[in-house]
Amino acid sequence: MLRKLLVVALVLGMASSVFAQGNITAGNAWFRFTTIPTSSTSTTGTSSAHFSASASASGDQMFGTWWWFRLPGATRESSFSSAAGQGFSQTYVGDIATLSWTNVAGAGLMSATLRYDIDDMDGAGTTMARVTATMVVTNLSTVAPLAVSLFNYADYDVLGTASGDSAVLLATNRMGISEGAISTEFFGPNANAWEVDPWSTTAAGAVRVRMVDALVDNLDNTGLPQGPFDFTGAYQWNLNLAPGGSATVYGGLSINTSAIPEPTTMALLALGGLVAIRRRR
Ligand SMILES: [Ca+2]
Ligand SMILES: [Ca+2]
Ligand SMILES: [Ca+2]
Repeated sequence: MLRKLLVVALVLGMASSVFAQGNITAGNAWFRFTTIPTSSTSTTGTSSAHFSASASASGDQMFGTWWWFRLPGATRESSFSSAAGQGFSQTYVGDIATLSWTNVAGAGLMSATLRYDIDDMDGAGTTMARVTATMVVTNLSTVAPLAVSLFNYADYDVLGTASGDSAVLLATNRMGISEGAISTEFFGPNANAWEVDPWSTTAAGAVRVRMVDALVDNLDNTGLPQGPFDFTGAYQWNLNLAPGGSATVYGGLSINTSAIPEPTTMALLALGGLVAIRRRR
């Protein structure tokens, strides 16, 4: 019941702020961050997004998706956030969202740029859409390496309902989540680990809890296949950044089509990462 009330509140929020920040569109494909976390310990990233192939909240398949990180010596995972003191900025223009942090968590260790690119995969059709997230993190030190873990979390609610979803591992780091005529995907290429659990705010070990609690967690490659249930899942990348170096990771989301970007897109995205490295140096 609490969750239903939250959904109603989000829908009301959309109705009153149709042109607010946070939408990207391409044809009938539509993705929206309703809100992003305002602090590193916020839980709002878990209920932050909507994703539809039919141009609006109608046909919404997603409850939330967001990114967390763990820096050396940290005692928990932290949310990327809009908190002050990080040089944070965000733009949403056409089919591209760009969020950037010149100093993640004000720790003086890492900068980050997160880009979301949406594609309409079926022209006038209203059933297929794809979003590719590209996260580039850069070591701010020119003398010391930096070990950082990144986490990308997704909470699909296929058919717009929390219940009834079934999930399988389609291939390495590529989850399929479906109900009825809708098949979605969550892709985390080159991830070191993944995990799927039923949605929960309290169950120890549930992936949603692992992102936001005050404990260090590493994903354990469990939970697939599973269903019918209320799907939540995440990927983890363990990165070792050279002094002044960058790493790029991708997160793919799709409705009724593959979440794997075209090779040309992947190449362009990789090139974008290289450009970022050159600028940094
Ligand atoms: Ca469902
Ligand atoms: Ca945790
Ligand atoms: Ca779900």
